[in-house]
Amino acid sequence: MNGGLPLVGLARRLVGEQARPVTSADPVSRPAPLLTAVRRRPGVHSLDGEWPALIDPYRTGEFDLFGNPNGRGWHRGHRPRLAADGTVLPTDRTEYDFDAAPTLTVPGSWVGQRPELSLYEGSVWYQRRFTHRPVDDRRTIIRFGSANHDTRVWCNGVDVAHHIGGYGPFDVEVTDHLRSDGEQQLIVRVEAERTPDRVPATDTDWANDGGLTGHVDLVDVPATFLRTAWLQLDPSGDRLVGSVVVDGPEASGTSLVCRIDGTDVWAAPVPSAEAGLAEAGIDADVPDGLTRWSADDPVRHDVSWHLLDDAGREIDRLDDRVGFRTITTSGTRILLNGAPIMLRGIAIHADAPHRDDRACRDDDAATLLDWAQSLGVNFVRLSHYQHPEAMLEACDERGLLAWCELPVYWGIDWTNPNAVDSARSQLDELVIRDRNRASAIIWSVANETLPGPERNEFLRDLVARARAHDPTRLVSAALFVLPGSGEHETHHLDDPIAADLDVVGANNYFGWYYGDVDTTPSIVWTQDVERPLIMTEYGAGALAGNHGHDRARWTEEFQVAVYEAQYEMQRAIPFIAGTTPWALKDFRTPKRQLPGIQDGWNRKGVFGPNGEEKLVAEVVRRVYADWPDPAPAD
Ligand code: GCB
Repeated sequence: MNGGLPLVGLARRLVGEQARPVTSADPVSRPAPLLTAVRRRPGVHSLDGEWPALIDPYRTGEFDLFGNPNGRGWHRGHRPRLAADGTVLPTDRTEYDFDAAPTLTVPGSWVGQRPELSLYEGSVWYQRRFTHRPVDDRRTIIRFGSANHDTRVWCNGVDVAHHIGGYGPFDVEVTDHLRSDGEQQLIVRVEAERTPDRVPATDTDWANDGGLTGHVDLVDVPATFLRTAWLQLDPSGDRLVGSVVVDGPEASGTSLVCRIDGTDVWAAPVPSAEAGLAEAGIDADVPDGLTRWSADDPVRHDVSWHLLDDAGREIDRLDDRVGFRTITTSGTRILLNGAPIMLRGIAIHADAPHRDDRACRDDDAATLLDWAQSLGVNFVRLSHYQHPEAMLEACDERGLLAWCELPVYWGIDWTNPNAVDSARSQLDELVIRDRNRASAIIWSVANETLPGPERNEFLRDLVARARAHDPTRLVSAALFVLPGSGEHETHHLDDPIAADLDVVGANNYFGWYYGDVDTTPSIVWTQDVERPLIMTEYGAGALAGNHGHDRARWTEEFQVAVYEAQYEMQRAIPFIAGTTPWALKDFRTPKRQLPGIQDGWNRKGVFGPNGEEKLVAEVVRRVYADWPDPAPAD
């Protein structure tokens, strides 16, 4: 083809025929079920670091002139044509070279790493060479913490995985494709377009951070191994429930033992396997004296799951540190370990402190949570997508409760099969990865979606799926509060999806997008179905350091006035059970372009981009110090 442009190809180009879009035609092959507790496994080796990377806005590495897969594609690596004496032939037409490419840091979004990538949403090709000598009877899995958004993986030139979804983990087995000399090469193509059939779709109010945003690990496991294992208290507090998934040829005939702090709590044979995968449920008595995890005393126990062969020899084991607590509702109350709790929270984007990146480094979680805890919170809304694993680990350690969210956000194409598939697989990733985290108390299936039969069906499917994966937690969604009929004297929650949820979230912008600061305090809230309400958003934009009249927008004083009015209104709502202002800190979003004020940032943070504290932080502190948990008999 390079010898001359065929006329038909030229004609197609002239009439503007596009390369086949990857998202709409290709099947989504998601390796299921997932590998969990990855960083606690003995055979894990990090592949993080500097990866050579080539930018490919025209997808030259993937498609030829006719939109067909490019047989000469970049995944094959750099293979120059050599003369008989070994010298590279000057006529070689290869137009890429990973060995000469600049690098990108993994984990990390590409957006902050090179100026030309700051708003880039196309394809980037990464290469990673590593040494790993395959061993008989062992299997090798590559695990990606997250990659935004459409990712293809080649191992030594073989196409091994295609994953869609920008925030959750996925893994791919490469055992059969490893070179026996131990010199291995991964090529990973990540593409971050916003398309109508994706989740989220084309419009979001946060930066579309393309790239390999999560840790990449090589995991070496036995031929038959434990893929997932979890254990939690069921809502009654009387039973321990969970499951394991065993993967491998010897799965049938194995048995499972589960221990807490070294003492057996459950032992049972693993049911026979289907296609090499067997799932065993756990339903055990609660051992005497098991200390509960709570916000004040976030006690965690050493839990281990042991896979034994028919002679009782251990084939594999998984270890985790697990807190045990119950989370339930009663009427309009949320109960932690049976006692009503007020969720005094803050909404957080995974937007890195101090740099333009996803908050994907482990110390980013610590910085963001330090800022949050300085406000006196006991709860964080991890919006609007799955946050890195380190965030949930840190919440467990600190005794913070967490709302975990799917990016089913604004204008989703409800009947598009790609959107349905993607939402489901992202839900699997959200729930299955963190079922051992005591801090995770709520799975939220959506943010601000308009009611209608197709939306309702889409969300109900996700609610049922979340409950099937995990019957121990609450399910919610953050619902729209749209401007009402003028005076806003009452606000009635009437979204029909509320009846399907355990807890209702409501995003209200009285005092900012609609309504008036002065009339906000007197708005009366009512609801169709009796549910605990979390006020999942409210706020106002303020540029840190911009001071002025308390009715002048974008000043810190106006932001204070909106919060004061909101808290007056919210504290009078009899069914309120939680509150999370929007948002912890200013965050990057190409949507916000008011020059001199926004410049690519949403300014509704309680803190500025680098932790600059705005006046409103003191309001939150004062209000939270004086907003007790409801009385038990309430
Ligand atoms: C919302 C969205 C959130 C936005 C926020 C805003 O309702 O849920 O993603 O960033 O409003 O600042 O407008």
